[in-house]
Amino acid sequence: MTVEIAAQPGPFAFDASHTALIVIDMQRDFIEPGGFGESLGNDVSLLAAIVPAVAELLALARTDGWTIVHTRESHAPDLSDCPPAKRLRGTPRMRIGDPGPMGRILVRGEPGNAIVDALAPAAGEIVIDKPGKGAFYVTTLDDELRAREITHLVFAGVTTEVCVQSSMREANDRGYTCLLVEDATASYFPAFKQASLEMIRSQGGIVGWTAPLAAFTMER
Ligand code: TIU
Repeated sequence: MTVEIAAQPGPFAFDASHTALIVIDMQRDFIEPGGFGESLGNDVSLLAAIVPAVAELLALARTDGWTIVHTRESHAPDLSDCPPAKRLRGTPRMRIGDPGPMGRILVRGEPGNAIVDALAPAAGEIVIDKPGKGAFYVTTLDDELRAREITHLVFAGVTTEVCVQSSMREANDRGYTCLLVEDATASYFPAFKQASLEMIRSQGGIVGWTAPLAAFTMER
């Protein structure tokens, strides 16, 4: 059954059986002190604020039978999938692979690399480990979605202008119809979040649509 919600730049119509929720990188490494986000010099408290909204969106998607995907930005323990150009970037206090209070920074399987407890993946949900900012780069995500005949993607997660926007642009180029939930995404830089939302929906939805979480809950 197709439903239509109020969105920008116009109504967004989707069918639950062909829709996936893509929750980007809601990991302790970005949201809690002592992880990758803080190592880059960021105030991580800005990101924790969206956990309740993402939890509500997840609950709604589970109830309505959408496909659910969680991503984690992560690297192999030997860092073979972390190019020096990424590891050596900037002036972080700790680099990817260094030991931190939540284990090695941004390394697969470490405590800090896990998705926060409140948003833990449920059995049967897809979890994608990605070494890049975009969720499609050297991952099986496109194959997983096409196998399920998914055509529409609803995005949430962090950070808006980095991994969320990269993933949404990759998805748009692959032919998916995409929407970003405005209050279920956050940035360390509020102005960057706002600019990203405007960029995405500009020019008639050049990358996709945006809508508040309430647009989904009002529809029910
Ligand atoms: N630094 C920053 O804003 N983000 C990232 O490095 N990764 C994600 O956005 N997940």
